[in-house]
Amino acid sequence: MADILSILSPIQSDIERVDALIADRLESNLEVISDLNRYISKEGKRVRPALVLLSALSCSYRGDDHIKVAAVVEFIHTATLLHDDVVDDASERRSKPSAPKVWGNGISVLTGDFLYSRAFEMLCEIGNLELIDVMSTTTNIIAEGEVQQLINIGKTQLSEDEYITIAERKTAKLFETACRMGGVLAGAEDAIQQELAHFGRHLGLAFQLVDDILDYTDNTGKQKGQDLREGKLTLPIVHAMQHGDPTDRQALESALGSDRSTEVIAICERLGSFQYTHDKACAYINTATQSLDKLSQTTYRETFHELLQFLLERKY
Ligand code: GRG
Repeated sequence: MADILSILSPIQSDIERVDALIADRLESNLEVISDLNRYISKEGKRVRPALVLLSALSCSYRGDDHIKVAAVVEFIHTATLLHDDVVDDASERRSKPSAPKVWGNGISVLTGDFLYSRAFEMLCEIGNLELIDVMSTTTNIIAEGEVQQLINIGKTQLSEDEYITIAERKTAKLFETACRMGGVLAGAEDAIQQELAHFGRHLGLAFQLVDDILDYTDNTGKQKGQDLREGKLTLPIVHAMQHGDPTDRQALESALGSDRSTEVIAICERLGSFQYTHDKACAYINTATQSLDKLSQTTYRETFHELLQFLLERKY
């Protein structure tokens, strides 16, 4: 599998500009905020900023604001991670102790707020009301998705549709918006903006399903089995609950909220629940590809294709 840096090499110089802008705009008058920001800003895959850049460039954007929008999207993403790690009491993130474990919950939430408001400040600097409109709706939806997930903790009857709605809100919406904003910046026609949004939404859904599998199977830079420990039903468990016999269901129910991921992995493997989740992620990637094929043929569209494959096959 090609690594993400080589896939993104056609936009390497823009990614470097985004990184420089991120470092610059993370600074605050309060040292603690700058320190925490520097601590968490490294090691992310930078997938969402790459989506902004590729969307804008694939619509022939000529300007500099795509760099700022890419940084804004990464700031919003980082704010959600900070808040998420507090809500979930997570001990690790990006292969390091999580910010709440190092700085405490209060500082982490408030630094997330700083990033969130800095992101909107930067959008205002661009002065395009449509970008502000799209992003403010998105942050509302992300927060709703997270609340919905929280109230469903431990709900063993969660349906697949309910689960997908949560994934659409908490994860796919930001992917959708990253792609749409590139089109908005480039002044692309409505139909193209819709295709970009459709592409991003389906890529985001696939991304979340891959994340659900990796939580049980790989090193994501977070503690393995975190979803189970939190009592969070993700698609592999929803599938296993629906297809297991009463003994399986009882074992899964009693493992929710525990560290017993080995037992859960064995049940999910026997019932084909990881395979089902992977197949569903592939289906979303195929749907995303259909939208991609409606964009003009450019190097950036090729990079998008490679990125799709990477995100499906990723191990972190
Ligand atoms: C601040 C708007 C706002 C809302 C707060 C807590 C919360 C509401 C939302 C959490 C949403 C969330 C964390 C969804 C999970 C998305 C996900 C799979 C993140 C992992 O993304 P990667 O793998 O992370 O791209 P890196 O570390 O590579 O950047």
